[in-house]
Amino acid sequence: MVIAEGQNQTPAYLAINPRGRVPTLAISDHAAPGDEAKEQILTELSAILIYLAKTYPAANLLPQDNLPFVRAMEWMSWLGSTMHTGGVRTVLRPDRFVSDPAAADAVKARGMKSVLAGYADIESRLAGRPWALGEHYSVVDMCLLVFYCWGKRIGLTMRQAYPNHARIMDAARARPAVQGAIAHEGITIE
Ligand SMILES: N[C@@H](CCC(=O)N[C@@H](CS)C(=O)NCC(=O)O)C(=O)O
Repeated sequence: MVIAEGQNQTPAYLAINPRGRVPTLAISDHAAPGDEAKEQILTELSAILIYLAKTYPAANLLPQDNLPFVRAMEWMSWLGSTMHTGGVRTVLRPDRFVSDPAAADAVKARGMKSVLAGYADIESRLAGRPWALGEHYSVVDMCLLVFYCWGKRIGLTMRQAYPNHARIMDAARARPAVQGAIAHEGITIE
């Protein structure tokens, strides 16, 4: 899926996800207990990651216990709202916030302030932790890998400025499944 080429706005993709956003996951599941399994479309990154973690519990991608699980939700909610929609997206897509092109630079500049505060917040929360939630890799670390890439895309010197974030990104990308996803997408992460 290449968003820059408008592949998320093709009639074929909009027929799958009318919101025209990425990611989208087609699942074969039961609408209700006892129903026959049928294909459904799932959107929203957090929902997709929770679905995958709960569908494949042996992978241990989300904690089961109450408070650790809620901590994971706290991370993902903040990353998806404050950091993505209210942060990185204002810098990458200011045209989605103001229709006047002359105002776009002001949106970007203010957005960048929030983004820098957000990356500093992430950095301090990762200090002294092998992974975002503690001892175990989780879907939160997957999200942090994406935010590392976005930080680089908006011109931040991620490795130098945010060493804890870089350490967790390095550990995440060393995992075979992550390597497979990176190779599949043809992404380079430095
Ligand atoms: N809240 C959604 C946001 C999805 C989203 O905006 N994805 C971006 C890519 S990171 C996108 O589809 N952009 C295309 C566009 O805005 O046209 C989620 O968490 O999945």
